[in-house]
Amino acid sequence: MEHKKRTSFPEDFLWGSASAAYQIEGAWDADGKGPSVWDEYVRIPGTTYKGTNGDVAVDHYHRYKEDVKLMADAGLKAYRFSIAWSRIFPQGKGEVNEAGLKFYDDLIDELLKYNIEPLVTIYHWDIPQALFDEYGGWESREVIQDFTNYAITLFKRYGDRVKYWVSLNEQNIFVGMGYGQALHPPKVSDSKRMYAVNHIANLANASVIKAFHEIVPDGKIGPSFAYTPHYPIDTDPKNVQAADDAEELNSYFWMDVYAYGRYPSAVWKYLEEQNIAPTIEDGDMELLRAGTPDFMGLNYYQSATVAYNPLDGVGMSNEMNTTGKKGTSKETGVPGIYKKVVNPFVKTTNWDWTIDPKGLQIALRRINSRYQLPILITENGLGEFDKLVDGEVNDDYRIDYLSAHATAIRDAISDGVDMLGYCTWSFTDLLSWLNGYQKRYGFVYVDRDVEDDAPMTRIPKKSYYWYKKVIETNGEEL
Ligand code: BGP
Repeated sequence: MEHKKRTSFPEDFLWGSASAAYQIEGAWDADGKGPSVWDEYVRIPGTTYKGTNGDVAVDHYHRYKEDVKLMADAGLKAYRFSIAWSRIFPQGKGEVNEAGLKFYDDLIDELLKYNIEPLVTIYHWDIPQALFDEYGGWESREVIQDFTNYAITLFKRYGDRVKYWVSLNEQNIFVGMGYGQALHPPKVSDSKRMYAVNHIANLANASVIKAFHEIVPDGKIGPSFAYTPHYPIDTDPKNVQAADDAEELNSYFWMDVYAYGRYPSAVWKYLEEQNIAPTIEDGDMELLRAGTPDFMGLNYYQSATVAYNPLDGVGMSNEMNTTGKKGTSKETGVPGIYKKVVNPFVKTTNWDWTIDPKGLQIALRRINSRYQLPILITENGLGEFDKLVDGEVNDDYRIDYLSAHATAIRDAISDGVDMLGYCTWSFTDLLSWLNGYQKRYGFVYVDRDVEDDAPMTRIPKKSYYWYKKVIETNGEEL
């Protein structure tokens, strides 16, 4: 839709930024923290770009006060961060590590000192290695109870001060990359195991949401879903069908479970036909229906365009562009369902991610009409090579990207979508899981690359000052 006059952002709109513990904190074994699966995975040769890891990351663990001060100076209304499960429970369960709890206490208090709303992610991919060693982590139903106990510990400790919570970050990505494409821990490529893990993660998500509503009744919780809206390459009905199928397989298969506690029937039938459907036990569907969210968290980076793909067509690629050499992504698809194709109407980043702000408005509208839930954008941003020249980073391309996406949010608000806030990815530069430190997203440049013994000086980029103005004007000046 186009509007003669755009609606303003709500007065209490949460202008924020986001991060994740493993990508920012460092201090990987400090003060009693146990290893997570990522701490182990990055040590396997060839798994990450130039062997980069989060041992030191951008040293936020020791520099959080400096980082929060920069947030306050930019006028941030909200900051989304994740808690490292193995800082709280080094073994994943059992004895709690008070030093870990205290770190997040201090971080939360520091944010509140400047009136920055803390948005806490309970799980951003770093399951304790001990639980993986003991029962295979997400492959065992035992994880549901351990994850719930961990979350309850957080709700009881921080629920008085933290009112916005994210349960699982990008379940579709950590399950898909971990058990489908073998690009994340535990490096498995097995569809049956992938869907089994996914069902267990759904149950854990619902269990935590259910517990949250009992313990923090005045708070709000939701998952963060990595939603990529799909378009058909043209109006040929078989391509339109391919796009519908891709939506159902890649998106509604997760979001329908979150919002309604049910699996979409066409995908379910497909999984049964392939003999890869997860086992549903007594009480599972009741639990899924009992743990529905207060909002849908949306991580939006790009759209995808698809075409018909016959049964003997192209399959899933387990390779990704992790170097920033444009055009090195491989063809990928699901035989009998869809294949990804180039969209001539959108540009791409150096990592071959499409740049499509209109796709954000489309995503917001689709989620709004299918789920009628408020939406919190929990991530959106541009990963690029930034250059520090004479002490400055002129990242106009990032400003263009974010400005266009914030405009798309305003358009969605004008269309009647209930929006809670916008967290850009990310505030400072940080580790990109598979792409090292050279793929930068922050408003604040961090002076480090592959080597850990870098100065790590924080340098606000041009986009930092742009965002400050956006917040000051509540989005009137984008
Ligand atoms: C999301 C993750 C983030 C972040 C972001 C950028 O999938 O939730 O943790 O990493 O993507 O991705 P990348 O670092 O691969 O460019």
